[in-house]
Amino acid sequence: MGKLNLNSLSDPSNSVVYPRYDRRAVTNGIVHIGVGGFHRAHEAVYIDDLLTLGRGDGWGICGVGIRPSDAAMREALVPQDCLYTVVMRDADGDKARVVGSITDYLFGPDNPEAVLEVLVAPETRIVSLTITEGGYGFDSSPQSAFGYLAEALSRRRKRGFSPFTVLSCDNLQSNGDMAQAALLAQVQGDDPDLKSWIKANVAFPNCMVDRITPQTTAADREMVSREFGIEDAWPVVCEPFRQWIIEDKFSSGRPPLEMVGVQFTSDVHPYELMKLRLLNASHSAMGYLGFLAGFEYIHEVIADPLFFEFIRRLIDEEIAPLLAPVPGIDLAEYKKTLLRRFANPAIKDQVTRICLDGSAKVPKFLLPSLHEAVSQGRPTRLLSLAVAGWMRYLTGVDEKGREFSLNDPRADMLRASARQGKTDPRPLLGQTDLFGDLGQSEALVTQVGVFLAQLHANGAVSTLAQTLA
Ligand code: CS2
Repeated sequence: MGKLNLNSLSDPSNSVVYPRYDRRAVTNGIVHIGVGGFHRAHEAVYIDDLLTLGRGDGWGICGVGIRPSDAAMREALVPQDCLYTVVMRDADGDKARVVGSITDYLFGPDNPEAVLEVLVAPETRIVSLTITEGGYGFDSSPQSAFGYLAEALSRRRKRGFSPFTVLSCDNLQSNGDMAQAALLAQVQGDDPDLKSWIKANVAFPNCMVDRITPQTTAADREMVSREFGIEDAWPVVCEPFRQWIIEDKFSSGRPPLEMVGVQFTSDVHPYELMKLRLLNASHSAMGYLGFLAGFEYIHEVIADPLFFEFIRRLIDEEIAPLLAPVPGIDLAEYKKTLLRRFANPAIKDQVTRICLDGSAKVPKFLLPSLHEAVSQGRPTRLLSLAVAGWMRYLTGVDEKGREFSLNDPRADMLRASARQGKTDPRPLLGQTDLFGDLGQSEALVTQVGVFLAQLHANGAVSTLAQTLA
């Protein structure tokens, strides 16, 4: 097949599934801001399934990049007509498909007006977002995601167009509500009429998204070429599992995603909590302690019996008991599946991927359980050890004494506090915008301090062994 593009689609000699619909005839109804691996392995695949069923037309996706670094995605996608390969991998082997649901890609920094134009177009009925967990803070620049949304909605209102739905697909509890708050903060003051119009007319469904999607590596590109004969500048590798549960409220219609396995519900909250607090929190716990222990991939971490025991007990004894029952979900089964997914050796999910942006992720994934456990007087030992693991990691020095760089927007401040405190967690716990009032609990401060001291003195493996004994 060679280079991927519209003229090279389909090759009977290999096992790849190609779009079976007329890709040139697809029209768009979705604009997606933040086209990375996750979007391309998740929403875009669901839409591709719908197109295959003949039920997706009018719901194609125009991808948008707004960060300077998104130039790389444009350079990869545009020459291949925005087609790309998704390889689902597990111990049973690889399955590849070429996804055609993204039909166009716009790069904001070069031409913000072009992005605004597509956001304002009456055909655009949904704007979905994966702008990372850190993307929902206050950023008043007109070229932030919410800057674009505010300007686009203002123009739509002036032109008498109906609004689009804003669909956040980031891993945040109440991601829709968070998107609404961030957008309203963006228009605050400037335009009270626009603000009330948004409140009254724009839907911000909450949703739970799930599919483990490692970062694409050069080895993945070579594998796609070797195994499937496709020259793809930026393929995606992911696990077979996927899940999407969406609150069913949309401003201007929605695709019939229930036909391709998406679940719609009136209350996503319990599903969000379950996923963030079990999957994402376990990831963070494995990530920092696993890094300290010298592991490169998540499946290696969970294959270590000590780590397996730690994660199993963290979930069973400290996190899951805090969750309310989740409608239609057998929690025991969910937990078993999770541990199996972590153990998938084929996707090679990077520990460094899990460790990045901790200041945006840990407070959303791990700390809410710790807050609840403290206030309910429930056990906190394993949660505290996970947090101490993050704090030890934040010194930016590994267990062999080598410096490494922290990939976090707050790296400098966090490193300084971690080094200042060393075995005293208080300089970090004092950052109340991250830790809330956890530093007020003497018992917790002592517990985290003891783990920190152990981690510094004996390392992650021996601290785990002692704790679990
Ligand atoms: C991970 C998530 O970034 C992280 O720390 O926990 O990216 C995780 O892989 C996804 O949420 C899975 O759906």
